[in-house]
Amino acid sequence: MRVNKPELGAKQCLIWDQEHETMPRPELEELQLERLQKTVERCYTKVPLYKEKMDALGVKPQDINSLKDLGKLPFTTKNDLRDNYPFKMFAEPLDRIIRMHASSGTTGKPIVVGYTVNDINSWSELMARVYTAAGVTQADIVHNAYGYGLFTGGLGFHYGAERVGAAVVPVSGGLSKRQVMLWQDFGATVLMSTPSYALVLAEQAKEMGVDSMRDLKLRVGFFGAEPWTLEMKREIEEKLNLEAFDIYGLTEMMGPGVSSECPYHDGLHISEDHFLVETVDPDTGESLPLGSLGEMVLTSLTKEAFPVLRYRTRDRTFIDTGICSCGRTTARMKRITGRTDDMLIIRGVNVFPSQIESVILTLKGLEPQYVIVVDRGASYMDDLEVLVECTEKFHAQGDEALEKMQELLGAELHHVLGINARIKVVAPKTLQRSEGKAKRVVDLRELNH
Ligand code: DLL
Repeated sequence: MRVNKPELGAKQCLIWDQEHETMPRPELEELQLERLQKTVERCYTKVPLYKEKMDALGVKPQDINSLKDLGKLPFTTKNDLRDNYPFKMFAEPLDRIIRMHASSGTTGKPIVVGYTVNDINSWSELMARVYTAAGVTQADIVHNAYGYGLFTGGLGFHYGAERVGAAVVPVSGGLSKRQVMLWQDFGATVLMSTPSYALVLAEQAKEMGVDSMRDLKLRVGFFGAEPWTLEMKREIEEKLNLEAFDIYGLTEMMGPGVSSECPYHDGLHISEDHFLVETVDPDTGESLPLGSLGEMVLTSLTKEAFPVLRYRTRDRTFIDTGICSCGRTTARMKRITGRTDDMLIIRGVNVFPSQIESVILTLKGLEPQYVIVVDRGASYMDDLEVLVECTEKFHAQGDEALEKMQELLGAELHHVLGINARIKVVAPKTLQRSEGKAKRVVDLRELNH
């Protein structure tokens, strides 16, 4: 049995892998260096792109003698992975690959990743850390509404749940009515889904007259795969009567489980024995001191089939290396505020969708269902429109109340963003719902001009 149950700090904190999650930093860094050296060697000798990139920089595997040497290594970008579609980034022959996943790739070819037996085993272990950190054990029934298939969410959560011995209900996304029925009938205690789909399910439950306090046993939820604000977290917790944990990951690095929250909810613990983290300036690629807001860059330390050096995640966050009250020694990344490529530049002003979501959710009467539309008007000026649903109760108050709300939201957004936005408060349940990642932004500027 590898579950340790130390009572550390005021909250009860369970830790799955005591040895690695609470390792003193000097020991952790020693382990990281040893694993980094192996990874660099593997990349250089087995993946032609890395040999090419490292040769171009004049760096050899033996030049990596300390963690500080990480900066000598080349970055890897999404385009590098796309250009090597489907298997050219694999560091193992296909007969050692036992699973493949792929990123959704809205344009062009997806990114395909492979896993060996050991990779699937490490991933399951990392997901077991995630569950255990939130107090989930073999006594739980976990309802997995993440999509099963090429997306890493479904199977990643599934294998982790089996590893801790919980009973998995592998529902996948969609058929929301049935999902709510199963919550009730099976008595699920844990929910996994995208935050936006959790809200769709909450809405469905309400429609069916299901009261989360009275009729459901949900206690913990794991949400991630898309940015979500603290306001959204509160909304989900209230509507589903559970404690929401943020979980982060990406296909290129493995899938969900790169980092996740503990009961202190003060950042997401990165499994640093498997991933090396850096922060860089998104424009120049220059290394920033840990603790500064920037683009997170990750290097895999244990992956066999798909090792990745200095991957430019495009995710914006900062890293806290202070010790957490839960007893883990691993660094924590702060909640992701958006991707560097999600940032909209509207009339020269940088706008992150998360800023708009935060404002919407502070206004009583509005629902966390919204779409941001950016277009270029007749005068070639950028035009920002925000469509947002109101609650049934608010809608019943009539047109005058709706107009007042539009004005109020417009003024609040102007205050936060410094630009004007056209607001349309629309009737409940009129905007499109998603079963996976929500599409919140429609940018028509390139399309129309
Ligand atoms: O979304 C893996 C995953 C599945 C994570 C389930 C968590 C839960 P991709 O489809 O490759 O993989 O998308 C990765 O999603 O670079 C972030 O931009 C975003 N993302 C993932 N988790 C979070 C999060 C999965 N907790 C991309 N907060 C990443 C904000 C997140 N954004």
